[in-house]
Amino acid sequence: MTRIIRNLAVALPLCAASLVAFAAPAATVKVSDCWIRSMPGDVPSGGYFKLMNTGDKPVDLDGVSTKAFGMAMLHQTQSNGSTSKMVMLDKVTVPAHAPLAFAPGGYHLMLEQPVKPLKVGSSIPMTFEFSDGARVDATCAVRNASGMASMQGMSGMSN
Ligand SMILES: [Cu+2]
Repeated sequence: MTRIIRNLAVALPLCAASLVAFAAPAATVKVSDCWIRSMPGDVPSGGYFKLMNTGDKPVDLDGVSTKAFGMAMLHQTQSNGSTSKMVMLDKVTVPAHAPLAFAPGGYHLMLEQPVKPLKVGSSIPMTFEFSDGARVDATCAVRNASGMASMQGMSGMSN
């Protein structure tokens, strides 16, 4: 009998914890202007977007999940003078009441192993995972290598 009571005492706090986790908090970080630079062949595609933290505390972007790619990593391009390299990041902190941009030449998503070839003009759903427990869905537009939504406007390519 004492054993059962002890087990209950252990189980109850666990239940409470899972209830809290189930009730996902309202997202304090908004995601906007998400797009993916489609690269030819096996070159990984970059993902770019804007984050806006409307909350009073810093929030980390822990990662992005998507069914369209086998791998989605947080990267940063770092340049010192003439050379630049990419480093992989566990998380990127969005300061309180501040925007943060993922843009070419800086923070980006490195998207590898596309499940099917990317189609310029299509869009890909992604889920952004934050340290406050929020999961934010966003739709990311696939653009061509020069960052445009279609081939129109490229010399010799329109019409
Ligand atoms: Cu990269």
